[in-house]
Amino acid sequence: FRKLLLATGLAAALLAPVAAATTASAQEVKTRIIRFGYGLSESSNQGRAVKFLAEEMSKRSGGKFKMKGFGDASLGSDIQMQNALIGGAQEMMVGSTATLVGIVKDFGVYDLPFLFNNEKEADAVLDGPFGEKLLKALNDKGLVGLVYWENGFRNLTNSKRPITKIEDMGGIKLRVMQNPVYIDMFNRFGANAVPLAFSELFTALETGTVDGQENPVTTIQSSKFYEVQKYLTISRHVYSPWIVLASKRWYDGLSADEKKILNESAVASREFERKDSRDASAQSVAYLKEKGMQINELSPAELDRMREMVKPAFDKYAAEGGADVLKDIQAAIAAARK
Ligand code: TF8
Repeated sequence: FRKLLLATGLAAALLAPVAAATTASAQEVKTRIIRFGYGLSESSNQGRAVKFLAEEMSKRSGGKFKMKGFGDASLGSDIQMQNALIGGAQEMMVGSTATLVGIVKDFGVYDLPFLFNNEKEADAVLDGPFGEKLLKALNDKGLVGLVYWENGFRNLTNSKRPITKIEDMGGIKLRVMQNPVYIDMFNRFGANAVPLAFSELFTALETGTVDGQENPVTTIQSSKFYEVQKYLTISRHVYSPWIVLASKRWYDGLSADEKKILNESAVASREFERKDSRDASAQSVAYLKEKGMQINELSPAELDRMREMVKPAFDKYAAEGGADVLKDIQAAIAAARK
């Protein structure tokens, strides 16, 4: 045993100076203060996953990565935070992929309606080569896309009337994300689409600046939209991913070991977040009903009518430079369905 100790000690002593000269920085894990911004509340599925990620990073770095979450858009809206990351003023964030279209246009492909049938298909496409390729496209723009989390299938709420058919959307001022695919889609349905940052949404609903909005049931619950919205229509019109981002400027300054800690923590957070969001989502409808929302599902026939009606949105998307990415995602979805 002593011999072994001696031998390893000797080996370490011999190797150490070499390692120090060549790869010391790659091995290093420094104390890092990581400001992580997000838009939803601390008690939301987003907030819970941020907390998980902070703990994971701390564990994997021996307490050296001190990640602090800033919820409720206290560091700014999705778009403001993206810019802070690009400039290097903030280290990390999570937000909607839909708000990234100003930076990498191809992210708009996820917003096309009725693309995924279920979460399993979404996981396969997002975590597979297609999703990876879009993450990589961010590198030239000053961002590092780490993993996708689940926001979820989006549903409609409003304060005017129950929506049981497309025509019921007529004239409703509906807040949408700042993204042309959403604006196009809801204008086709006859609504009056109003693009707005999420951070302004509750007040806009409360003051009647807009009549409605669309988001997964988990968000309708955690952002208390039931306090200002009467009607919930389960439409599942888009599967919406979240994306965990790092500032490339900051990321490039990390050692190889530090990058590994970050990447592995992000993957662990993805598994946690998806399970947690799905569990929470299963409880949300009952919760919202209890809070007094009037809830209806769209009939399969009506959903078919909606699918028909938005077909030209796909053609428009393709014609405006999205033909290749649309073809690629459709192939990836077809493969996931097999
Ligand atoms: C939305 C999204 C939100 C995200 C979040 C604030 O409606 O669904 O979940 O933007 O990061 O804006």
